[in-house]
Amino acid sequence: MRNQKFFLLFFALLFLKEVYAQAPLITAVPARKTVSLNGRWQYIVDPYETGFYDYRFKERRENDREAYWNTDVQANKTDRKEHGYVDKYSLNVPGDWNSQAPQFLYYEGTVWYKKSFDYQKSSATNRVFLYFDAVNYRADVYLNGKKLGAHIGGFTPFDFEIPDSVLKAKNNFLVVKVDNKRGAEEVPTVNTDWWNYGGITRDVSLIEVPRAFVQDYSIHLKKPTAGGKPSTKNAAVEGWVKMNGQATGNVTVEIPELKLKKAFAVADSVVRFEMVLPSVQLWSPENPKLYEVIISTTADKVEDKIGFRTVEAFGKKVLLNGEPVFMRGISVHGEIAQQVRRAYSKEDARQLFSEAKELGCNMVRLAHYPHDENMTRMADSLGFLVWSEIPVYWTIDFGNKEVYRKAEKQLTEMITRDRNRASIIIWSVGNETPISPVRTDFMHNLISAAKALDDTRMVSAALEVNYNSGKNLNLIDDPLGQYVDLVAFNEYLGWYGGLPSNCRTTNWGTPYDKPLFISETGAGAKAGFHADSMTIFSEEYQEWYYKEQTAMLQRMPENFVGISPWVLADFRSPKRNNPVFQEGWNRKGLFSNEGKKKKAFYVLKAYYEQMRNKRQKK
Ligand code: GCB
Repeated sequence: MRNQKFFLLFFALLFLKEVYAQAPLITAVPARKTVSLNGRWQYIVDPYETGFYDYRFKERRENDREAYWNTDVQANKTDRKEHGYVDKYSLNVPGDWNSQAPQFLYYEGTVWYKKSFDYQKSSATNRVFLYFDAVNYRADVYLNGKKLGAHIGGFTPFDFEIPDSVLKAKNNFLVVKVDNKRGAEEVPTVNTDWWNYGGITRDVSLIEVPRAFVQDYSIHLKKPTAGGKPSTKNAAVEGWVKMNGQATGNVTVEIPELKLKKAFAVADSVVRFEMVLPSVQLWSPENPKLYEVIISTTADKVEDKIGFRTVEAFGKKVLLNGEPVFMRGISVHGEIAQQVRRAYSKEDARQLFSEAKELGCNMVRLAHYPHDENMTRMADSLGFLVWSEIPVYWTIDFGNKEVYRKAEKQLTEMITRDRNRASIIIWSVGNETPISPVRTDFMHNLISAAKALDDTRMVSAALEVNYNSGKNLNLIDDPLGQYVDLVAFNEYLGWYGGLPSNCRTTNWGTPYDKPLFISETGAGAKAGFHADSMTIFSEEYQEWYYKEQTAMLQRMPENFVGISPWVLADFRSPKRNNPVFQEGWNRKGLFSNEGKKKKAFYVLKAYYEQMRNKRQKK
């Protein structure tokens, strides 16, 4: 009996090792020399997973000629081949498959992607990694018939080191099995209010690095004492550089603009350092100053652009560089509604930020999953504060340890990718999770994990409201409030309950002595549908909703620090089936799916102008 258990455990571990066999994540990919594998990839749609399982539904062996990761070339005339990759069936990478051909619009399942490439290493001793910015949801990756590994989680990056024995100079046969089937034990789970776009949704690249290379680093202002201001003269900066491979010698950290260059001896794989910046301009939305930072060893060099600022929840306020900040935010989905597709490029990021800018925002809530790196890098350079979130959404299987592991892994990958982005001030561990002791433990553990990975920012989650707390007083008293730095909540007063006029007599509060943030509020409207303001789905109803909501905000308690209404633009959701007004779209956008501003846009814009002027006068 005991033996049996032991073997089960052994095989379970083997399986896990296989699934998650991954190289340590390389960071700052846009700051490195890479070879892009973007472009056309041939594909096979495989709803029955025939390329993966044999006719007894057993996983195929690595060398099975009928496995779709193996060659599709006939050995001779009589060789039976029942799969093949041809240009006629090809998709753009990056990009979801749903938007690329009508037959994919609602597809959820497996698609095999194949790309051929040549690759010549520039030095025989160098190492080559295959890096994916994101694949939704599960990726099984094969090169020249060998499995490199697999990854779970649709919005975070991962990489595999390619063994020298597998990489060829000519005609490498790269196959990725992408499966976006939803699952009850996944993160997110089966039920979300957004469309589950599948595919290799973000960039793919090859990264060549020396044997010992700079894998990751962190550089930030040292925290001043609680509530204090960082100084701009002789400011202390601290950080670390993580080396991969047997590094010796020094790691050099250089900020050319400040004429600063310091070398630190490599004693361990992680080199910790401190240095003093003689003078520094602090990063803020008003002055999104970035400095070129060069991290190098004799063999490797990474150049990044980094902003220096501090952020903390202090008493009733959020302090940015020691000054209270009011967040004029907007929630954003990673979607380009006009083209009914996922966002992935710099141009996409530019569009989303220019819409947010027009609204007068200084903050974006990137909901409900980590957006692509163009977004967070552009937020740094344009000066947007960012809330960045993992898809622990609604009813995750909170009692399941494996689900927790999946959530924590996504959290780790999100933080690892973006810890040097000054714009990010909040890591969010989830959205509207139903209160229970098991849920609270799960979320508390995620918060602790986030803090252990990065203690230079706030950690939060979008909570729900207790509507039974007293007459006209709605409390945010979710027990998770004890553990977050910022108490954030979603409310839809006048949409999911009552009329917007209820706002006139409603008050909000929290028993926690912490800053309070409205992470969502919104109402649906079909652009171009005009009626009186009592008519649901009219632009006038949404406009009225925003008027009442913004009037109510004037009565918020002292610890109210900002808002990110729901949502910048209409977005695709299979849950929205009103055949006249929704047709598969969540209509709470201030921009329509065609990019038209709705009336409510101007109400929020006016409120933000007023809030900005109020700040400036102070
Ligand atoms: C919410 C969710 C968001 C939904 C939104 C809605 O509370 O957080 O994902 O899309 O409400 O429109 O109902």
